[in-house]
Amino acid sequence: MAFCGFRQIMTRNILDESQIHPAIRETVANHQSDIIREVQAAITSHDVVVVGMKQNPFPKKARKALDTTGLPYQYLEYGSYFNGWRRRNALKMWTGWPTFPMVFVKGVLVGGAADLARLIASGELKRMLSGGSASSPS
Ligand SMILES: N[C@@H](CCC(=O)N[C@@H](CS)C(=O)NCC(=O)O)C(=O)O
Repeated sequence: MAFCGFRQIMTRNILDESQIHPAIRETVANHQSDIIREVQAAITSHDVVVVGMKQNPFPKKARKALDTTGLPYQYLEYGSYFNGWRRRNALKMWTGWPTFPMVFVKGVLVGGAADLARLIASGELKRMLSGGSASSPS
């Protein structure tokens, strides 16, 4: 967010470690950490990663949009509306993004299907992939 020429960094609210009782810190730290590590590994080794789930039409939209660009991407799928919500919830807590898909470009969370469509339409996706940095809203 720009204000009088200064860029303000927005941070999201995360409960401070000091406000978590020591007895439960390990539980909090390790909660579903395998799924998070899996996504971290994917976004490190692939330029474009779509994290989705079965039945949900939005991951399908994201994949279709990417298919039209011809750009390669990695797709990870976790469960469906009938299962896997606890694991997916860990991804939501990690990213702060509330829905699926979660789309990552060069390790950066760009949002969901609608956000991806905007990046494709504006040409920013290709710019990001060719080394340009992600633009911020002014
Ligand atoms: N604006 C988002 C919409 C995505 C969305 O609403 N996803 C819902 C579809 S029902 C979802 O992920 N629901 C399952 C959940 O929240 O775990 C996008 O374009 O990706």
